[in-house]
Parts: sequence; structure tokens; C-alpha cells
Amino acid sequence: MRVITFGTFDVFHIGHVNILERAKELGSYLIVGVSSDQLNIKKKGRPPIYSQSDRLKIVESLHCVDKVFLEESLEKKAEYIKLYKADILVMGSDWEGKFDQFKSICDVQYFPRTEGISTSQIIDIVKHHVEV
Ligand code: C2G
Repeated sequence: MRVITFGTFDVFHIGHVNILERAKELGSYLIVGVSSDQLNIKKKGRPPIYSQSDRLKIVESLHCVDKVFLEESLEKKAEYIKLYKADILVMGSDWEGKFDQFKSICDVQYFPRTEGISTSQIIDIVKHHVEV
């Protein structure tokens, strides 16, 4: 089974590792779409802290990940699922229900998020707690 998932994976943390490891357990080949810097600027109004080339390299270095590619547009999910011949789409529960339209081309599963950690929380802590 081929599994696909998507994310920014900025300021890489344990929540990211957990979802990627769980996704891999569903199959034998894990494909990860890493959102581009441009897509993030569009989505969140700011560029990620880590560049897309660094984020691609970090995600690719994980032993549970078999293939990475750049996710250029949120509207291209069906295209990516077909291109990479994915059988299962995995996303975290913050996306619950948002990708149900792809159930006609693959299985769609949502996993609970790892509690107590997020990229924005880390950025916030660093911003407010670093003394210079
Ligand atoms: N995640 C998680 N637990 C956390 C934080 C994140 O399980 N504590 C999961 C998210 O639910 C997501 C994945 O890790 O499935 C990547 O999270 P983000 O980098 O925040 O990705 P996001 O910006 O939501 O981009 O096309 C979809 C987007 O590219 C997803």
C-alpha cells in the first residue's frame, strides 16, 4: 500500500514525526508533499521559518519517508494522489473532514494530532522567552 500525506513541516517537531511514523505503518511506501514557501505565504500570510529546500531535506532524511515532493497548490491534491499512485491519504485531525472529497480515488484517514506542541507555539515561546 502507498500512503500520501501533506504538510508544511516548519520548525520540525515531535508531532510531525508521530504523524509520519503512523502514516507509514498503514503501508509500505510513504510519500510526503511538503508545501512550498509560496503556498505558505498565500495560506498564512508569512513565509515559513525554514526554507522549502531545508524542509524537503529534513523530511526526506527520515527513515519512514520514501519520497518527498513540493506541494505547489492546495487545489492539486487529486492530481498528486493520482500521480504518486497513492492508496491512502493521511492527515492530522485539524483537517478532519476537509479531504473527504478524495474518498472516491483513495482511502482517507485522519489521525489525532500530538497534544501540546505546534510550530506556532514554538515560535511564540522563542519570541517571548529569549533574552538577548
Ligand atoms: N500535526 C500533528 N500534531 C501536531 C502538529 C501537526 O499531528 N502537534 C500534523 C498535522 O495535522 C498535519 C502534519 O502534522 O497533518 C503537518 O502539519 P503542518 O506542518 O502544520 O501542516 P499544515 O500547515 O497543516 O499543511 O495541504 C495541506 C497542507 O499542506 C497542510
